[in-house]
Amino acid sequence: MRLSAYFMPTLKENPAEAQIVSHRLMLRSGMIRQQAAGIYAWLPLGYRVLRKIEQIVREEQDAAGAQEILMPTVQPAELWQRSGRYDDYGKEMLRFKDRHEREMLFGPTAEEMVTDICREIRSYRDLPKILYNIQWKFRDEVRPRFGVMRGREFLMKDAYSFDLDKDGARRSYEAMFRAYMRTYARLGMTAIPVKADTGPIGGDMSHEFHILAETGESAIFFDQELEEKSRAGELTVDSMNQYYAAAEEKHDADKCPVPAERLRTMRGIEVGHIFYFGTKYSEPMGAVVQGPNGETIAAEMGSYGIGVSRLVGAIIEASHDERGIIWPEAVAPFKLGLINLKSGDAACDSACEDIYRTLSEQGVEVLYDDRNERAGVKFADMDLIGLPWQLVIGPKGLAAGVVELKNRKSGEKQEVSLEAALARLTA
Ligand code: 5CA
Repeated sequence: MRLSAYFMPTLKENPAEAQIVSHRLMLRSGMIRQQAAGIYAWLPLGYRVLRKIEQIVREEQDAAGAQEILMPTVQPAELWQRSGRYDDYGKEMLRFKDRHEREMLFGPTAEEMVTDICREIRSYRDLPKILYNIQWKFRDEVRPRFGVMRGREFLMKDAYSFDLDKDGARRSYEAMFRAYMRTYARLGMTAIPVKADTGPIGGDMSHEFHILAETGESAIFFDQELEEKSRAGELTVDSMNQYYAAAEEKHDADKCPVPAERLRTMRGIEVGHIFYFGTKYSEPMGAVVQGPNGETIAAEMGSYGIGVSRLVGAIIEASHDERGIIWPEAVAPFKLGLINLKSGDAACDSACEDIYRTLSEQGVEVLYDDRNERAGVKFADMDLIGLPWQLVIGPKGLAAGVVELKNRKSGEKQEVSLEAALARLTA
């Protein structure tokens, strides 16, 4: 992509309405624009990141045996009247009527709808099943804030498991738990699982997953060894039970089993939440199958959420510096920012065009800054948008046969031959 043609409306000043760094940086780098409180349009740069996160989430759900579906955003109230949640849900639910005066709502989650769909499953032989979708949700939060971190409209991956019995449900829960650990590891993040209350979703087993960042909304206490295991992406529900992790409300310093030198206290951003809730929905809504002896069995269910749009903000909270975003390579909107220090100079232009073509042909995503701007502006914009690598092409370097390759995260700059830089970028 050529920056001269790209729609990336950056801002020089910090927007006054943004209280936290991810919100500021997303607005300043032209990733999103607010359309109403807690409702955002995703511009090209932001949408690329959102899609990359979505794709990693999707691949790990598929690998865990879940099947992707797409349910509508608009749901009939009738479904929620059947589960009994329609009245309980309160003002967070956006309700409206269609032209026939039928009560409708914009889905805040989809337990009811997916349970209704799975009434199609008739025999015990057709279980287990895990279905998921990645779809926009709406919750009319009292205080939407922090940009996409607490939006009203937000993108969620929500999966739902259907099993014949508790053992099966436990296996599905375990498969999702592992998929979550692998997903966060692939995103370049360390997520700490914490046992949680089930809240309005209901049920009797639940974990939240927190990305560590100073601006997190909840304080969590955990064994440092848990963090090490999480980073490897290898934790399971059982192995997790060996390590201590608790949210602030649950932590009791006097009863804490972790030795002081291993206890870590940090703030976390909740980027996922999973629940096992048995037959809470399947029973009232009739998601039942016929068992081997003709008996009727209500499906044992769980639901599994990942905040896909929240993750964009959470990753920035966990990975930035005073100059801007530092994207982990797996979710970066482009891998490389190609900076032409002297657009209009024949040697610089032709070298950059060559590099741009060569790398693009090899599948490297390049954002080429071909604008007629001062070098300082180009450096500042590249640091702001946080691509993992920058390749700087200037007339002096070209004359000496070298280019500058900069790593955004470490800040390390290397003067190398063009061939060496290209080899590094395509490795
Ligand atoms: N039905 C269950 C699991 S599918 C459920 O809705 N769980 S949840 O309420 O915990 O939401 C799942 C994830 O969505 C949360 O962990 C969080 O990362 C994200 N999320 C929830 N509310 C918002 C919001 N207002 N803005 C952005 N992300 C949100």
